[in-house]
Order: sequence, then structure tokens, then C-alpha cells
Amino acid sequence: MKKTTYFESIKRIRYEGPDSDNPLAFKYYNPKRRVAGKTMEQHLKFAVAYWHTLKGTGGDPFGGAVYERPWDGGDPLDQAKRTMDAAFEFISKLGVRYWCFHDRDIAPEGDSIAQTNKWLATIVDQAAALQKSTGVKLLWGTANLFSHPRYTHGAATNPDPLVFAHAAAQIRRAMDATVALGGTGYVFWGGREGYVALINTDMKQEREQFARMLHMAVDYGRKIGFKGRFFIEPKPKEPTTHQYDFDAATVLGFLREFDLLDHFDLNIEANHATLATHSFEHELKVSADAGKLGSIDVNRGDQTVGWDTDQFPTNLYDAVATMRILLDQGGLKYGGLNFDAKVRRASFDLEDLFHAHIGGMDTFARGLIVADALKKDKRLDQFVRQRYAGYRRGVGKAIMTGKTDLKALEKYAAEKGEPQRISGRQEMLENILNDVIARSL
Ligand code: XLS
Ligand code: NI
Ligand code: NI
Repeated sequence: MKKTTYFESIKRIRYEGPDSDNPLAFKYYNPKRRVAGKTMEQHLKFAVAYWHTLKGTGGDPFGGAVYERPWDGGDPLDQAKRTMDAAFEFISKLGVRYWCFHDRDIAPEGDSIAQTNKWLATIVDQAAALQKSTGVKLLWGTANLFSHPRYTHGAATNPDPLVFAHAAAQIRRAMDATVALGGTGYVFWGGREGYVALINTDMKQEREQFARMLHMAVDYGRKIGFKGRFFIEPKPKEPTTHQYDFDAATVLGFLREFDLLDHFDLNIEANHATLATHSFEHELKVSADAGKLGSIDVNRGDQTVGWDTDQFPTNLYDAVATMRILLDQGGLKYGGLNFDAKVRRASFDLEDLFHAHIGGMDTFARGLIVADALKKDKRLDQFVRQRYAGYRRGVGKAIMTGKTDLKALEKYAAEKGEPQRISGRQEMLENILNDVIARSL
């Protein structure tokens, strides 16, 4: 019997180089090319996001589904099985090595917890077999604790402990699935963990509930032998007015406050950064500086709109900034670059899914090449290092090592007089960045 294929007309995507004008080929992503001591494939642990790529409908608040996917329709479990087959065909043709899922993306919810668990287990078995035959691996799993009507007022932060219990049940099984599929990460994105109005909300209580859930998840993970990392994905708003995991700094404070810091790293999403009125680079830096940059959802927002547009990443500056940070910290051991991004409503052809991912992969491949060139060029790194050199010697060193005090510093300042003013040279550095980009690609 001939195996059904869903992307019949598309051949395996290959690297053809910068001069190729084949839209279904990589121009920069060359998996075997070595950059900074590793292959591109090792640096760039791309993952396909099951929910957008396979389950996306093109719907928006003004109109329903517009995509007609050949794997859709019919009995929910059969549909789930076809979708999983389509997913692995897509991921393999694209040459990506990882995928990410929510429990409810891959298997439907039944009439009871027992039924739901059974269906999930069936699909997990199928996914395990497909992983084996294709070599594609699971990057991370998560639970969808926001779509079902019971989660309208949140999951772990819900005022009703029965809802908390349902969420706990779901997290348990989503973690089982993640472990069964060998995932190296488990993500918590606080879907509706926040408030819509303070007038009906006990914020202190809700944050404590949330921390309790995370502690239970850590305990359970340890019990079932989860060897990966837990990630929290900050987002400031949407769907709630205020999400408790507002941004990287807020999450780090939360983890510290509730004694969870050792167990979690952050999963930074580009579009969530911009929603928080930060740059993507800012959120990556805050996490990396704390030693907590674990994984990244690579997408992009739109500067002119205030919601999570989840577009595919095409911004070279962002990719360069990301790859500079990753080169500095030696990559992402447990995480990767997950395309938490969706094609536009009007990009309804199957082929558009390929264009979108190819563009994202080439963008980060370019980012890697430029980041490596910037490291070798040294001027940007050296400038910043030099700017703070005063803190590595003399009085600066005494400040940093706690060997001086206000009184001694007053005496020092009085003796030395006014400091010399030194330019920040922002424009010069921006020009260097552009020069290196142009030269290295
Ligand atoms: C939504 C989030 C979500 C997480 C996974 O805004 O980005 O897709 O990545 O639950
Ligand atoms: Ni998002
Ligand atoms: Ni995300």
C-alpha cells in the first residue's frame, strides 16, 4: 500500500547557496558548514511548533478557519493520527531535527480524564515510532492550560481548586509524554495565569498557587526521572490583561521569591519581549546574564500593532544579537530555537509553510555567520570591555570587591577632581555592525 503523503509536490529542502534563486532551498543554512568550532546544525537547534504549523487555521478575531489542510477532518483521533504523520513528513522534508508540542495539539480531549489520557498515550506511541524512523527529536513538551472553557479564570491561578486539580492532571500527563518522547525541556507558559481585573482578584493568593503548582511539577519530574530542564516563558499580557510571568526580570524575581530558581531556566520569545516594551535582545540578555537563558521561541512581532502576531523571524539584527549571546554562553544545551510562529491568514498554501521556515532558518544561519565574524573582528566586544576597564583595577576593583566605602570614595573623588568625559560612540559601533554584516555574508 502506498503511504499517504501530504506534501507530495515538495522535495527535501537542500542548501543551494546564496546565489540560488530557488525559493524552496536554503541560501545560508548549510547544516554541515562549520562555524566557530561546531556545525551549523549543532549551533542552530531549530524546532517546529506543532500548534502553529500543523494545527494553525488562519483564524483571527474577525473570521474563522481558512486553511484547508489535507490532514484535517473526520473522527478526532483519526485526524490526530494523520496530523502526526503530516508533521513528521513536514519536519523531515525541511531538515529540522526537533519539534515541540502542547498535549492538546497532538491528541484531542475526551469525555473523561481516563479517555483523554488513553488518546494521548496512543498518539505518543505513534510519535515515538515516527521519531525513531525519522531521527527527529522532541525539544520540549507543554500542557495547554488555556483553551478549555474550565480554564477561563486561569489554571493554577484559578480561584477553584478543582480547576487546579484538572491542570495538575494535565501537567502530569504532559510531562509523562515529554519523558516518553525523550524531550530535553518542559515549558510553562502561563496561558491565563494572570488577571483581567484586580477588582475580583487576590493577586497574592494566585501567585502563591502558581508557585505551588511549579513545586509539584518539579517534584513529579524528579520522581519520573525527567533529566531535562524546566523552562518558564515570560509574556506580559494576552490573553489576560496582566500575566504574572510579565518579563524575564519579573520571572527571575518570582522564582527567587518562591525558592524555585535552581529548577528553572527561561524560554524567551521575541514577540513577548516586544509586547513587554523590551527589545528581544534585552530579554535574552537579562536571562543570559542571570545564567538562565535556556531556550528561545524565535518569531517576531509587528512594531505597529500591540498583540502577539507570531510572525516568522526575518529580522537580521535580532538574529545577530541572539547568536552573539548564544556564542558567548556556548549554545543551548537543553533548549533550542523553536519557531513559535504562524504563516499569515492569506498564506494558506502548504508551500507557504516551507517558505516561512526556510526564511527563519536562513535568517538565523546568517545571524550565526555575522555573530562569528563580529567575534573575530573583536571591535564591539573590545569596546564594551574597555568601557568598564576601570572596575578591574585600582579604585574600581576595590568597589567591586567590597574593599572600600563611601567615606574613602569621597576622599578619592575630592583628590582626583572631575572625571574626563568619554564618548559612548554609539553611531560608530552601529556602523561597524553594518560593515561586518555586509562583509561577512
Ligand atoms: C503563546 C506562547 C505559547 C507557548 C507555549 O503566546 O508563545 O505558544 O510558547 O505554550
Ligand atoms: Ni507567544
Ligand atoms: Ni511561545
